[in-house]
Amino acid sequence: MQFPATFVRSVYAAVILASTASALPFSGSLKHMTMQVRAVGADKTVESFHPESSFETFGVDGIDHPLSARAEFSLEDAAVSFVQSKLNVTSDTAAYRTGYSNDVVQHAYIHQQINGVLVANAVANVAFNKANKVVSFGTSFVSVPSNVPSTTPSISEADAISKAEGELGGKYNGHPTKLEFVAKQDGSVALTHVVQVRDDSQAMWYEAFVDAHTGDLVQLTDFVAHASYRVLPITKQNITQGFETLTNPQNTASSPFGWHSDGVNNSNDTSGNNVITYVGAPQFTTVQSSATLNFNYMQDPTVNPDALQVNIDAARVNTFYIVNTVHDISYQYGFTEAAFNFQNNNFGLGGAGNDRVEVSVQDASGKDNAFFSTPPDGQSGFMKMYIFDRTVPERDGSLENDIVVHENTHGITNRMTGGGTGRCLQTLEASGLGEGWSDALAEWTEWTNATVTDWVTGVYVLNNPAGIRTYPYSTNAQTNPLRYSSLLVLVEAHDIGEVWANMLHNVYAQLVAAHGFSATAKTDATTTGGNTVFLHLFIDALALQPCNPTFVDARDAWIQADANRYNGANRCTLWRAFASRGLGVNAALHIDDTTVPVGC
Ligand SMILES: *[C@@H]1O[C@H](CO)[C@@H](O)[C@H](O)[C@H]1NC(C)=O
Ligand SMILES: *[C@@H]1O[C@H](CO)[C@@H](O)[C@H](O)[C@H]1NC(C)=O
Ligand SMILES: *[C@@H]1O[C@H](CO)[C@@H](O)[C@H](O)[C@H]1NC(C)=O
Ligand SMILES: *[C@@H]1O[C@H](CO)[C@@H](O)[C@H](O)[C@H]1NC(C)=O
Ligand SMILES: *[C@@H]1O[C@H](CO)[C@@H](O)[C@H](O)[C@H]1NC(C)=O
Ligand SMILES: [Ca+2]
Ligand SMILES: [Zn+2]
Repeated sequence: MQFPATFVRSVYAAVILASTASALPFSGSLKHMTMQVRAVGADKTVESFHPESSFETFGVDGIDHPLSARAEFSLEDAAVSFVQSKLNVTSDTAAYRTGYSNDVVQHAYIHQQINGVLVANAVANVAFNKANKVVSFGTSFVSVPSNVPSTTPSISEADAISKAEGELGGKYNGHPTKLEFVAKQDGSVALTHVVQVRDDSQAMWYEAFVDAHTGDLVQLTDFVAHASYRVLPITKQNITQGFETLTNPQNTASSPFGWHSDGVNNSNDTSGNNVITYVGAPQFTTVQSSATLNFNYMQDPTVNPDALQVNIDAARVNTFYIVNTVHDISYQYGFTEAAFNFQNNNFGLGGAGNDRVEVSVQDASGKDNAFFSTPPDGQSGFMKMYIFDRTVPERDGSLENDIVVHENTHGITNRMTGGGTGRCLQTLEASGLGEGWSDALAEWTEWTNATVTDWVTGVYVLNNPAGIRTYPYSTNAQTNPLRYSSLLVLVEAHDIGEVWANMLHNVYAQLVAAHGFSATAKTDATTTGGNTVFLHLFIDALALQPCNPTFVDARDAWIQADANRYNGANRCTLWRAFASRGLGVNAALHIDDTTVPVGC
């Protein structure tokens, strides 16, 4: 769509005003980075505020923290003291929440606290390399207002629950409520009851922050990543590309007891330690077709997906296979128990368990879509897969692998950004990045060799070669003209996601051009192909970037991830790829820049 030049100019003007005066209310681009407006009910909206995150990275060597001279390194002490010194706050203001180490980095996630109560949307994250030097620092801490409300609520938990249910039109799910502060856009803080409200029939799962003194609904976390598929007329039908019978696809380096055991209990159906797939309710899984653990159901494409038992089984078996495979791949690259992944039994390796992914296939609540909800670590991720009714016979989203991977990836990005809370991809820009990562990982899983062609998602379900996005992902800027500055006019998460996914497509192409392709990258993260490098940086960067990252933060996190893991070997390759789409060194506030660092 073409926008008149005057529109673009007025957005520029708003940006300049907002950035020089940091004037409120925000408008134009800054709003992407800090606000999310959600319609709830018929005629009400809730504006949620996410204080702007700042993000600094410190290269291959990193920098000291105040306790560097100590002989013993404590992640918690070092991280808290670093935050205190950077932000000039006392230790009771910066509270360690969680942390973990992987093979190259130690991550710490910190909450701001006021009078002993944590501030839900004011967080920080510090990463240390193995030499215990600080390599990155993200923060959305806020200044403490002069008048902080009493930490004793004046309205009850029960009243807050009924307020949240009434405003949102769902039911409290029984998850224990908490008292937390919320930093508001006007600089004040509100003491809130934090209440989870859920209604699966509407694909709704919110964390509602109800002011414990006024009863107002002041903030929402939306755990659901909404996928929306553009509907295009269908002129042809295509039969699915052909099933294969795979023997032992599980990677026991990721799932030590296989896909049907948690080490104690064994199953013979589409349930296991990482995922359960079912139709209607969790007891309706697919049971093995023959002992032992054969799931051999011949899908019949000539009838609707739900018209034959064998087609229902094929959907449950395929999603079980895909979600387990994504678990096993992402595990090798760092989405582990300690990094807040989805498993029932964590085998004592950290993180919170009892949160395998639940997949409702052929979900009866809708058509032509799919959803993934990511509550915090310790509560199951929830995926809903729908049937698409744009063809005759209808087609099953569960059989288009890139849609399943896309949804599953929402769980990875929402868990790894900000340390497992599910709260850190909530701004419009950050949720757009979320959509982009989901397409990019779906794309990654489909490559089989070093040839990088244009890539399209959603072809099968719509039976349309153009798929469900605006442009193919492409290294050709004529084929896909999206650039960083496209965010000046894009206002929907999937549209913004296309910009990021296309940048990552270009990053991928350049890394594969530089390092070739490793055919075993899906099971072996120690391989050296460009596809391996790409997925390492993809996963590593998620944990480094700040809460509610911008495109600029997300890019910086990739560059720092490369410094941490590869000593910066790919720094110029990454800069060139990002800069080629406007996200160069001086890119800011959605204004393109194609500069790369000196020497690149
Ligand atoms: C740090 O905070 C203290 C107390 O709020 C203040 O007196 C001091 O000036 C601050 N220092 C800096 C460098 O901002
Ligand atoms: C096995 O099943 C029991 C009973 O349902 C359950 O309490 C337990 O968590 C399961 N898994 C493990 C690893 O013990
Ligand atoms: C699957 O396991 C259940 C419980 O152990 C058992 O009752 C059932 O017969 C098994 N089904 C098949 C098809 O093997
Ligand atoms: C390489 O992968 C593409 C799809 O990305 C496929 O069309 C082509 O046949 C593959 N080439 C070889 C030699 O396997
Ligand atoms: C359908 O199949 C035909 C022949 O295999 C192919 O040329 C066409 O691109 C396919 N269309 C879609 C939408 O997959
Ligand atoms: Ca977990
Ligand atoms: Zn999505």
